[in-house]
Amino acid sequence: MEGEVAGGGSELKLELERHASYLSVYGTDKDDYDFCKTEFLRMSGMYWGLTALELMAKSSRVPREEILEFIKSCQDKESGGISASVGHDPHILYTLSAVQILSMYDKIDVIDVEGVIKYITSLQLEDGSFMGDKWGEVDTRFSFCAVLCLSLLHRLDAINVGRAVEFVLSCMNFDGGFGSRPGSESHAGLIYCCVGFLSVCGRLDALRADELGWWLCERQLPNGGLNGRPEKLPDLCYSWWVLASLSMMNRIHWVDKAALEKFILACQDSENGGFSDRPGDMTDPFHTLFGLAGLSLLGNTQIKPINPTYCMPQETITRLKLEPQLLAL
Ligand code: 3PZ
Ligand code: ZN
Repeated sequence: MEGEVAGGGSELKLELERHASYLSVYGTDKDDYDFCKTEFLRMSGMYWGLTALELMAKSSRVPREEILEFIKSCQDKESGGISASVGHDPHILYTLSAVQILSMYDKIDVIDVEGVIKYITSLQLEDGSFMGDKWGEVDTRFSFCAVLCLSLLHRLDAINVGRAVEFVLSCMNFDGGFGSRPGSESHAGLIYCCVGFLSVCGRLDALRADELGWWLCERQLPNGGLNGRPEKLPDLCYSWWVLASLSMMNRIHWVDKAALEKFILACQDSENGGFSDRPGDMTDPFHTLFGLAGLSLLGNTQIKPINPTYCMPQETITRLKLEPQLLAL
């Protein structure tokens, strides 16, 4: 490219200011086509963007009152669950995102907390598993959402934790990994959910940590990035699923940190701000959060420390006096 000095000037720099302005502008144009297309995930989108801003200590730029009003208006009075946007159906994914945002802002009481607890309890089945909503899909991701949400509310006692653990352990595979249901293939995103679930339940001892640790660090490719399964392309969000899992298992030093940091920094849009799944692709708030969160786990001190289990600032987890377990070495 013109203007780039061969062999030099390629040092990658973290563009914090550009990421903050990318995120604070994102969603201010309510008629924007790309923004409208993602209404189905709005509550989670807000969690990704707001958490990323908080990690950069730039969240004074967001209209907090407007956000609290929006979350309030997404709670379903009957079930107690929370939806992605006003008038949508409640789901455990968006219920968790709302509880994460409110916990971060120390504003949990703006919603009906008992309603949320009743909703999550209503989604647990006889075998300990969780449905995502009233339509009945079962997945280990929903077990993770349930215990994360209830632990943030200090109400894990509202479900049958023993049965929930039995179900998740029944999804463990021969390679030490986890899938979405008993017998389904291991996948780094689901491994993160199951390791996080066990961390909250204080049962990391049930992992086959050496085998699983190996499987996870074998996800790293020659360009430093990580994939989610063998034979797949690297993707920035897998830096988070894999790194956070290894961090809960006290094995983060099993990856090549310098190579991964280079890959993450290469996923920045250094002009407009934001991160994408791979260098040169379109940015979004999801990959922007996981890029920053990954750099935080790698020890970057320009970003606040992140809790690997909750994917929230450690200061919030400390304030709430939560103690997700880490595996002893
Ligand atoms: C993305 N979802 O199903 S999604 C998500 N993906 O809601 C959000 N890496 O348009 C954004 N790919 C971007 N902003 C992507 C959340 C997916 C993950 C897709 C993706 C990520 C590569 C292709 C599943 C938590 C919650 C949900 C997921 C994972 C973890 C999409 C495609 C899918 C989705 C949203 C937009 C390409 C943002
Ligand atoms: Zn991705």
